[in-house]
Amino acid sequence: MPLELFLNATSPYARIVRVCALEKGLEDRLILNWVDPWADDAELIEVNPNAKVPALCCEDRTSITETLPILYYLDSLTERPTLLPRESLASVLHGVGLGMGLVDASFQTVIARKYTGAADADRSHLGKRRLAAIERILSRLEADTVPRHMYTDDAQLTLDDIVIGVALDYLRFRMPEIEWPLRFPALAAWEDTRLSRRSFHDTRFTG
Ligand SMILES: N[C@@H](CCC(=O)N[C@@H](CS)C(=O)NCC(=O)O)C(=O)O
Repeated sequence: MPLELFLNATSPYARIVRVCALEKGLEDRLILNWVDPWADDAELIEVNPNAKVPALCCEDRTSITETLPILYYLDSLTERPTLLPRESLASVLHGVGLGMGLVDASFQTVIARKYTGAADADRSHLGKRRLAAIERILSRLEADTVPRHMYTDDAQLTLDDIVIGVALDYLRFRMPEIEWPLRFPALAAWEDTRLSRRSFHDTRFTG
């Protein structure tokens, strides 16, 4: 059996997994199963009782849920290229943590706005904390994380590049009013090199 990924087109978490699969050269081993996680899809719930995407069915039909364990598994499937190089593991995981924090704060903002209205969601205590976190993470990335990376297009990506790259594009897609590319020029230049890669281009957000 091939690997089977449960996903939807607007999930930043699922896109991170897809970019990783493409960068690892796993395209031909992966089936994409498009589902609506908000519709209590029975097939998804069977694989993930938490009813969230992404969820992965492995070749032996073991299911793995949650983005980071799925990424860890995909990285193990082929030796090269490795997304988690041992020699720079702490630095890569530092960036992964910041990027996942940005995804979580943005996605939770989008969902809160959808279900309670933008004004109420953003004025709430949790809403203010989320928006403040987004600002702090963007500043941190601009100041000390992204400048450490190479800006060349053909560099081998590591997991931090993928998570941060998708997080920034999700912010542009769902929260354009933040205008981060205008306010954080180093990040914007870095992101341009990432978005031009096939793995990012072929997994663009739609919807
Ligand atoms: N912690 C999870 C978050 C995944 C997540 O929240 N996925 C969203 C789509 S972007 C979802 O499926 N939501 C459906 C729900 O919350 O019921 C991960 O890292 O994979």
